[in-house]
Order: sequence, then structure tokens, then C-alpha cells
Amino acid sequence: MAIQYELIKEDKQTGARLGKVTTPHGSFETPVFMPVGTLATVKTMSPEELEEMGAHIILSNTYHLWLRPGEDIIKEAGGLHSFMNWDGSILTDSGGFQVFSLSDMRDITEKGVHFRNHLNGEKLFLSPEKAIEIQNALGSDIIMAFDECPPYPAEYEYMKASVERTSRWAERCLKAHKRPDEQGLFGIVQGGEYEDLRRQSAKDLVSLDLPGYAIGGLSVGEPKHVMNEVLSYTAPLLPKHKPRYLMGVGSPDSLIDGAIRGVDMFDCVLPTRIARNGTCMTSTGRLVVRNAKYARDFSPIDEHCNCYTCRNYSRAYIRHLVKTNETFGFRLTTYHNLYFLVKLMGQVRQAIKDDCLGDFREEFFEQYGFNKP
Ligand code: PRF
Ligand code: ZN
Repeated sequence: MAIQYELIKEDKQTGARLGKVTTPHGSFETPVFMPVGTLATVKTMSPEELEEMGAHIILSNTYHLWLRPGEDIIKEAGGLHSFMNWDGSILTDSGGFQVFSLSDMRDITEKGVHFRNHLNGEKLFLSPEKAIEIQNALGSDIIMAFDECPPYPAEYEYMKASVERTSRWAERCLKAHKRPDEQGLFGIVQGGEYEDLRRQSAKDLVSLDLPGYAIGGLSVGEPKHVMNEVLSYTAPLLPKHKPRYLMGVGSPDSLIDGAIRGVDMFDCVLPTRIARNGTCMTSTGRLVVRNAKYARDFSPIDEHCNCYTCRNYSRAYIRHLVKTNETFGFRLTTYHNLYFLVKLMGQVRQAIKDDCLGDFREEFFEQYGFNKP
């Protein structure tokens, strides 16, 4: 088995899980946040910087790497790890979601999805078999099943047909998977906000006995309380002794609320994307460093942050760099935001160890300025 999960303990206040995932490229404790490196790079960060901030697993994308540079080139380089010089763990998303979010022209059939390349309009076809073949060539430690992530809201009948197809696709992914000893295949539970469909999806996928499971189809435009509700009934449907991954979620409040509902792994472009327009995550909420009020503010982004950026640079300087489009400015904000989330998850894990994640959530939400739900 390529992926191992050890459940270390559960928080007495919330039931959140402290665990340890082991892949062929090392171990990491969960709950964990995975920085996103869509094109085989976490934008503006070197692997050394990621390691320094405490990241042990990153995410990359089958769809993007298939189009550019092509999985054959990456395979020839010795796989994605050696191609990008990252020796930690890598999870690749299957391309399903990217096809649905990036391409307008698409036609879903039982065989797979016909769509147009978002770069040049060329006709393409992605199927469960193709998505696995590409991920087998990339050599990522965790590979994802090819699923459909319907938009929110979707009609019940559509969602039902889609969930059933996603289950059949998962079975085909498992059959097509050629490297089960080196790469763990995760299934993706869909079903929107329909409890019976989530139940059906989870049951279908769990019967395949995969090494881990993701919860997909959330953070697609639904209100926060809907996501929390769906998580509350979906996470317990998944095997206790396997990792659970909530796809595409990365706001600090949702990471905490996800962990409280039993999620172990998260990823999101949010910290890196907002960094590149000059928005920083801090312990008191978001800080838009472009703002004129920081022109003469020589304090760090976050008083309580011990990252490279905050130890060395001021809001005024970073504002200047970001406003003049200097690459270094984006590196500094990206470093800070990733450090912030990596550290937040470390605090969440410590709170689970201390059986006080409920109290931690209270305090964090209070400081961050969230309304308590
Ligand atoms: N499926 C896949 N990737 C995803 C999602 C999904 O549902 C989401 C939903 N937030 C993000 N990334 N394959
Ligand atoms: Zn910082």
C-alpha cells in the first residue's frame, strides 16, 4: 500500500482528528494544508522555501501538466518530483474539476469528457483511464479519481445521474491504475447538498477499498453553513482509518471548521492567489497591503507572525513592491500567506493534542473578526 494513515487521537471537545499520513516521499501530520503548485511550481516559491516554512506535501494538476509540458516530458525527467526538485509528497488532482471550471465547451459522456483546450481551443478528450495514465506517468504520491463536480446548485436528478457516473468512473480508475504500490488512488465523494446522494456516493466509493477519500463538490458557491452541514454528515460516512481530504478549501475559518468535522487534508489556491494581488492573511483578518493607509506603515504585515517576510520587511516596503509589480513583493506576500496557513494547521494539531480545539476556534474567530455561526 502506497499510503498509510495512522489515527493518533481525537480532540475531546470537537472530535477533530490528529493523524499521520505516510507516502513514499515521507510523512506528515494531519490536519494539513497543501500549497497548490498547479504547473509544477507553487507560484514564486522555491522548494527550499516551502520546506523551510514546514510544508511536506503540495498539490499539482494533471490537466495543466498534460497540456504543458506534457506528461511524457515529466516522465522522461524521472517523474514530477525530480522534474521540479521537490522531494516531499505530491498529490495530483485528476483534471476532472479543471475541465469543468476552465473549459466552456464540454460534452460529458459515459466514456469521458470532450472539451476544448483553454489555451488554444484544440479539441481534447479526458477519461478515467487517461487521467490515471497521466498521473501514473507523473508519479505523484497521491492520485485522484476522475470525477464530475457539478455546479451549485444542481437539480437532484442531474446530481443523481452524475454521482452514479462518478462511481462508475472511480471503478474504471482503479482498474486502470498501474502503480498501486507507489501511488495511492483517492476516490472523490460527490452529491452536492443532497444527503442521500452523498451517502450513496460514499458507499459506492468505500466499497472499492481505496487508500483515502476526498470530499468534492464543496466550496463551489454554496453558503458556508451548507458546506459545514454537508461535511457534518459526509465525513462520518468515510472509513475512520483512512485520510479524508476536502478539495479546494483554504480560508482559515473553513480549515478550522473542516478539521472539527473530521477532515484531515485541505488544498486551495486562495493564499497564493490573493498574495499576488497584495492581500495578506493575518491573525486579525485580511490585510490589503496595497491600501494607501500603509504607505508609511513600517510595521510588519502581522505583529504575531515569525515568517521571513514579517521578520524582515515592512508593510510600506511590501506595498511599494506590490504596487510597482515587483516580483519580490509577490514572493514576500506568498511566503507570508502560506506560512500563515501552515502555522495555523500546526496550531490546530496542537489544540487537538491538548483537547481544546473548540476553545481555539472561539479565540481564533473572535480575533479574525468572524461572526460566530
Ligand atoms: N473534484 C476534483 N477536484 C476539485 C474539486 C472536485 O469536486 C473541488 C471542489 N471544491 C476542487 N478541486 N477532482
Ligand atoms: Zn509573516
